Amino acid sequence: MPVLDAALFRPGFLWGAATSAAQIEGAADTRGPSIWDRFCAEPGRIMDGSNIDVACDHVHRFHEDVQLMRWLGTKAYRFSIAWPRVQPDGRGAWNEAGFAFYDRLIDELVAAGIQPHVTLYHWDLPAALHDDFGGWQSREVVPLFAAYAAEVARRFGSRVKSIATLNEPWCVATLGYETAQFAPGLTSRAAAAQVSHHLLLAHGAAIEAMRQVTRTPLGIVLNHTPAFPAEPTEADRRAARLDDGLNVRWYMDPIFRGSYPADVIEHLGADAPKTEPGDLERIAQPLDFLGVNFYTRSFISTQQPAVPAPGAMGFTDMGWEVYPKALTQHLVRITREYSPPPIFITENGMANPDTVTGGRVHDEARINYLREHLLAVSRAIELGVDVRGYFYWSLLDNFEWNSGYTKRFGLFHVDYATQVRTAKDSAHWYREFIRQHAAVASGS
Ligand code: IFM
Repeated sequence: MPVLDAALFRPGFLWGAATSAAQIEGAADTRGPSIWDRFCAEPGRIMDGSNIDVACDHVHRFHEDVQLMRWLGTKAYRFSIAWPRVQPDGRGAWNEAGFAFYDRLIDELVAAGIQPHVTLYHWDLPAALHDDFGGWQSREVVPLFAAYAAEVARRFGSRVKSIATLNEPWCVATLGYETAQFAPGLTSRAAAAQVSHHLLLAHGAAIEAMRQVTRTPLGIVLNHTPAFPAEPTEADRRAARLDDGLNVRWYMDPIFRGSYPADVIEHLGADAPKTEPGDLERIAQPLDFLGVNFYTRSFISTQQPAVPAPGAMGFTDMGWEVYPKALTQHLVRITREYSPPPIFITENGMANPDTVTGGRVHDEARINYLREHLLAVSRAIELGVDVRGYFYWSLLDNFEWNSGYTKRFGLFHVDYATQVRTAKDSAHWYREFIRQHAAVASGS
């Protein structure tokens, strides 16, 4: 059985952890409302009826949270800026107090020797843009996003190590506008397709605008869930190919090839997005890095009832199959098909029903998940994939969108009643692995 060895990762490989603004910040009274505040207020949308008013209270506890990272030994932190915190209406006046918060956070990280990696859009659209334009359904949001991106890059570009435009546009478009699982909770396939085009266009416009004001590396973060046919039948293969088209190629093709996949356009028919001349050239901006978020695979069965995923390595508390082999295969495949820029695994992790017992959280399942996925990354590197870093999702237990606070992904357990953070066994394991890597890298 292959054994994980820190020496498999070259010196300089970046170890990090990730979060997002809406999921941890709280202090909702000091920013503009987002579509997630609205969504949480609608009965039945969030599993436990919770909201993001307080979350992990990170705005008031960021000093402590940076110290947690310092203890962990992670050299990089991926976080997002809440657009409604720095520009409450998504256009017009900037909120200087909002920028001051991120300014302090960046200072604190740099002082602790932790690289700040910023994401501009992790789903918390200013509610005013939904009220006035229908959110991402409207092309009018594209220049507003580019202006916001340029302002962040102008202020922080010289101090942060990278800026990603969007986090997981597939989730924004499909879960937000087609299946209603996420804000704003709409159910239109045509709207979702149009939204995906506007998101990609906003990404391209933001990259263009930021290149004018910063030299920091710029990229995008995509969630990839590779599709596997359940059985070797033509029907399952075709369904898996379409699933791959909707989740992977719909975003990778325009970004790296300047075109939408023809089979998905055909599948969407009249629901395919309306585009304008020059849009695809604008989307296909050269990038400095690609962020890949990987959690599981899609197991595609056309049979009734569907053939279930085998789950030989188990399922997480989200019900997601643990299947690390798909990560290696997928990284090799996208490298071969798209020749992307350097890759960072910007999210990978698992939800587990963690509890604190005697001051400890015994999350053996997460340690196994982490170990197996790091092994999968190391295999991809051996096979020639240029992976430069790994960010565990998430630093802290946090608001897991429509699951509310019922799912725990963190390396640190959060008691939401007291806001006490407790390092889980997986945090101790990750810390030791990072320490071993540093020792190998320094030759000691
Ligand atoms: O919590 C989310 C994150 O915001 C985006 N990627 C997937 C994570 C787990 O569902």
